[in-house]
Formats: sequence, C-alpha cells, structure tokens
Amino acid sequence: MSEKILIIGAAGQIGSELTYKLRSIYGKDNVIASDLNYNNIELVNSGTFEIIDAMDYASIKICCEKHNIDTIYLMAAMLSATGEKYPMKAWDLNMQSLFHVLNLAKAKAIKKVFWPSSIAVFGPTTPTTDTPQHTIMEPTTVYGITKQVGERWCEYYNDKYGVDVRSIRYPGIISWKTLPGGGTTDYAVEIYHEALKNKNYECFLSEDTALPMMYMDDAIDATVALMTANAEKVKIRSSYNLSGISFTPKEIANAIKKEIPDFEITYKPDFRQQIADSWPSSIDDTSAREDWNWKHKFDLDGITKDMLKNLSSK
Ligand code: AKB
Repeated sequence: MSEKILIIGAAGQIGSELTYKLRSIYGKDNVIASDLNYNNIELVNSGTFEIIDAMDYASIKICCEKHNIDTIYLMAAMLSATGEKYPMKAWDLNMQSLFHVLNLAKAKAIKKVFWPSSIAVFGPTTPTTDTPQHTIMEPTTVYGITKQVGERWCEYYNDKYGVDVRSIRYPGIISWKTLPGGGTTDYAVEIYHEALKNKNYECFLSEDTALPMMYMDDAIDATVALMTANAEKVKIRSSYNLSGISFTPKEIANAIKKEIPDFEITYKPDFRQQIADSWPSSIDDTSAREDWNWKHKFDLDGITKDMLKNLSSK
C-alpha cells in the first residue's frame, strides 16, 4: 500500500503502538512519528522522527510538505484526569490541534485524518449500560467536552468541506509497551505493573466501578480497519462507539489472582472516582460492527495472561 502517514503524539500509549503497526503495513519509511520531545527513545530510534508541537500549525504544515504526507493520525491530547487539573490547557491543546489538522485537510494539503474520541463524551445523564451510538451526551470533564465538541467539528468538516475524517470513541486501553498518562482508566494498566513488582495495588477507584476497556491489540486493529475501510462504509463521521469488554477493579484483581495467587488489592478512591461514575459501564458498538466489520478478540483472562507474560519479560 502506498500512503505517507504522519502520527502526531506518536510517543504516547496508543501513538507508539500505532506507529509500529502502521510501519509494518505501509513500510518504515512511509510512517513519520512525531512528538514534543525525544523521551521515547525506542520509538525515536525505530524510524523517521520529527519534533512537532500539535498546537503549532506551521510545524505540522512544514512536516507534511517535507514528507509528502497523505494521512495524519492526531494522537496528541490531554486526558481526563490531567485535564481536570489544567482545564484551559486541555481545551487549548485538544481543540487547537484538531482544528490545525482539519484545516490542512480542508485546504487539501492532506487527504485523510484519524482523530480519537473517547467514552468521555458521555456523562451522568447518558444511559449507562450498552450506551447507544446516538444518545444523550452531557460530559462533565473538560476532556469529555473537548471530545464531544471535536466530534461535532469532525462531522461538520466532513459534511461541509468533504474532509475524510474518521474517529473512534476509545474505551480505556490496556497495554504493556508504553504507559498511559493522565487518564481515569490508567489503573487497569498500573495494576499489572504493581502486581508483578509488589504483589499489591492501591486502586484509586472503588471495587465495583465498571468501565468499558479494551486490549491495545484490539484498539489498533479497530483503528486500522476503520482507516482502511472504503469511504462509503464509514457512515458515521462524528465518532464510532467501540466496545471490547467491561470490568470492575475487583474483577481485574480476581483475574490477576488466578496467575499470582498472593496478589492483594486495596481501594482508596480519589477525584477520579467522580469521573468514572459519570461514564458508561458498557458500550453498544453495533454501528462499528455493521459498517466496517469490527470484532474484538481479547477477554479479561486473555488480556491478563498476555500483560503478565510481556511485562515480566520486559
Ligand atoms: C481516560 O481515562 O481519560 C482515557 C479515555 C477513556 O479516554 N483513557
């Protein structure tokens, strides 16, 4: 496949794995990784890497011209928990970066855009179980507000200017290669690290807080499936609901205990509890399954085995 891709925010949890996957599909030289700094050494050394501040339109445009970019994956964002500490910074980063990329596509400087949305677009008035694709959305976090507004703008740019923008509402993503940062669902990654290191974990959510989650492999497969689908199959241009599994801290702890019998979990909910309480516990993703054949592969026991195996040999 010949397509030149730029990933903005490539050093992050999803961005890094997306970079590796897209390089395996399109070839190393056709996928340019970019981020604010050189901190993710493994990624920086794995292929072409550019320094890009997602809030700087000129540097994105220059990079697109330099490398003849067709498609941008905009993975830079401030997530839910950090966004509550820095509301205006979250608003500025999440909205400005999206407008920069949408405007490049509107000006025909690039052909296609991927932009991640999140289950954070939903709020306390949304139906909590099997949350439908189209439903009440009254998010209470700054992150959720930016994602909901972003979805409206994506649909608008597609409708008014013909921009080929595609998006997924990611649930919490579990992965072992790169740590997540600043999210409410981060506990579901931290717990595996602590289980291996200390055999115990103090969870910042209460034991019965069910949230939609997904293994990184499934999230990457979904992203590639959406981005390679024929344009006419992508009927939703705001963002697709995407579901993997749902579990509580108690359930993930029990799955870990099957592998590490003396693992212990304690609970000390903090400000993130309120965020988690405002989000759905499970998601209906019929549209993604019908429109571009989405299907998840990993269940909780499969994730747990894979996480512990990979983290212990890291
Ligand atoms: C977060 O917890 O903020 C993110 C998300 C669900 O979008 N992982």
